[in-house]
Amino acid sequence: MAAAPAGGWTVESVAAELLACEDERREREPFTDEWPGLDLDTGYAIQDLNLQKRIERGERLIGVKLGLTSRAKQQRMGVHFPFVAWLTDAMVLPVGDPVPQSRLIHPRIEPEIVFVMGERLQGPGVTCAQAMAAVESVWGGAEVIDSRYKDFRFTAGDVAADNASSGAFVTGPVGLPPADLDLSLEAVLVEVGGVVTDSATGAAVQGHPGEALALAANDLARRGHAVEAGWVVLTGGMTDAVFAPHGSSTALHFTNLGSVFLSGG
Ligand code: 0L1
Ligand code: MG
Repeated sequence: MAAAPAGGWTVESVAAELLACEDERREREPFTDEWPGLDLDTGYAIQDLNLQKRIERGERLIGVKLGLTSRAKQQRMGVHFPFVAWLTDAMVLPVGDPVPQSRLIHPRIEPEIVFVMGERLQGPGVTCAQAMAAVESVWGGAEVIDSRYKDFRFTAGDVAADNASSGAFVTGPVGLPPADLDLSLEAVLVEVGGVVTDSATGAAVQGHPGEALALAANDLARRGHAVEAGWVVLTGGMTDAVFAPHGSSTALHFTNLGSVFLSGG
């Protein structure tokens, strides 16, 4: 972890500023402009502190999300390795609700393969096969990301601190046992305003979304946690995210996992 905070920032003050930005719908420049030593582990310490604050204010921890597990996302955001962040019940978007514009700054939508865990998964050393054996069901989903940083400009430390641009997420209409699917081949079409703008298969996510789940278990083990039974796991955007302003309409069509429709409100 970075030893000497600069620019007057500390783990505590960055955490407080990020939650304030979220609550006030206020964007800001990345902290690493002033504190270049804010690395990934420092970002995780900030993320963990804010999870504690979220729980203290009544939110319930319900799972984890992975960030930047696909090449499309890594290239767009300029951060070239994956990381893990927290999901709470406050981030669940009821099916049919529009993008929650009133609490987000500049939402974007991305398609994800989502797991619901049947068993606890404790790293280190978890393989893709072991990870998939712990999954109860697989869903298509949409994550509505929202960065507290202006223009989504950040480094790995900044974005880890910002809980990997968490905003909201919704799951699709079909949940299947993992054995019923070849997740590398499960495809998604991204349709914006009636026009197909992007596509990918599950292989875009670390070769197989189960690899992303294994990565989450192994990364969390380093931080003293496991992926718990019953948790939801968002395995990371399969394609680049699309803007979701007022008046937009986005549909994500999965081969076997149904379609997710999101109005921009
Ligand atoms: O803002 C971002 O794109 C960082 C979070 C990435 C989320 C994802 O890759 O699913
Ligand atoms: Mg995502």
